[in-house]
Amino acid sequence: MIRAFAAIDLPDEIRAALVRVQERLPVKRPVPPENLHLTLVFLGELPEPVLDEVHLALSALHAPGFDLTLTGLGLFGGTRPRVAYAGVADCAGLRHLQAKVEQAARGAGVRVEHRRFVPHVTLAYLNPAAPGRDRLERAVAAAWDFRAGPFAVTGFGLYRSDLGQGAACHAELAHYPLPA
Ligand code: 2AM
Repeated sequence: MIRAFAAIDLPDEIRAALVRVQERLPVKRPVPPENLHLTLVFLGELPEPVLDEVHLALSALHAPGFDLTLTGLGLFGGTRPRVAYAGVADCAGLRHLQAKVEQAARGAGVRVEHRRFVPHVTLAYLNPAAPGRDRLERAVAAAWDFRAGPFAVTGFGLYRSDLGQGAACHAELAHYPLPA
């Protein structure tokens, strides 16, 4: 079984801006720069033949490229935050692409969770039981003016994610260009 997801990779200058904002957050384990990405669809654990079907479906997908801007920081998890993230400015092109990728994954036999798509780049996974929520909330609020981009999204990838002791190891299995 292969744990897989579809995502948009980020240019180096956007990654660098995210690292700078991570440094302003009181978090123990920021997501390493090479793992920063924007998930389109989490595919879960897939048998290899299903992954092959997903690849075929994504190869046949047609959607145009677009420009994306990251903006603002936030926390998921309410009073027990689990994730600190950078937000994404609303973008019709992104919503269109995400819907297409989700449709392609379902068509390939993946049971994708029915969740509203909230585009974000995870900056840190948090321990919801850890103290220091107030400090974290203040740091997130203080970085309200965070902005990175716009940058051109010219493709997206199919990734495998191998979980280990520390940060997950992500590897791009295939890349799908999006025409300008
Ligand atoms: P995240 O960015 O919100 O943390 C690889 O693990 C990617 O898939 C991560 O970007 C993560 O989203 C997402 N992911 C992992 N587990 C998930 C789950 N159970 N449901 C939805 N997305 C998940």
